[in-house]
Amino acid sequence: MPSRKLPNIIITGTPGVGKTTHSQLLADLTPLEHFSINDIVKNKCCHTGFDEKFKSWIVDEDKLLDEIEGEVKQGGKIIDWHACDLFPESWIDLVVVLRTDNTVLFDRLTERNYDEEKVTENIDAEIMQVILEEARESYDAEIVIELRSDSAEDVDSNVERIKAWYEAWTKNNGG
Ligand code: DAT
Repeated sequence: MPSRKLPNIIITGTPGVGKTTHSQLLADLTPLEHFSINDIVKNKCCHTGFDEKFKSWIVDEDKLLDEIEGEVKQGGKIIDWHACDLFPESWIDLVVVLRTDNTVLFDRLTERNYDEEKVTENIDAEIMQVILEEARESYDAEIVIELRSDSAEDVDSNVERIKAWYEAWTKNNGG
């Protein structure tokens, strides 16, 4: 059993599925903290440069893990990132993989002004369920849940469900 008093939850999925939206709402409704890996990579320079083609930072995973280890081990983090296999299993209590219908995701990514190649790359990744597979390979099946994120109603019901899980976890872990 982990020594942390609050659980760590990963909210993951292809860009545009709603990780930030879910994480912020969950942080508003619980004592958990939204832990945006994107912001940490950028602000703490946990990268080896910027990939102009894909308009994203090239993450230095060792530096990132060193940077966040102390804070994550304290517990209570909602880890918001489009990958999940880099975090040690012992740090994590729940992995939420958000999934979105391809046409809905296409519209969201186009609205973000992603170029065609980046949109196609991400839609392909969603179709191939790359991140769901990554989560299933990296963590126990019982801590990985897949949730739909097509509509605003989905966001509300997903966040309620994760909140209920959080309340049960804290009760079972002496909270
Ligand atoms: P991510 O953090 O996974 O990249 P986001 O939370 O920034 O995604 O959401 C991308 C956009 O889509 C943003 O404008 C909010 C919207 N959105 C996300 N999830 C949604 C949902 N389930 N229903 C409707 N809109 C959603």
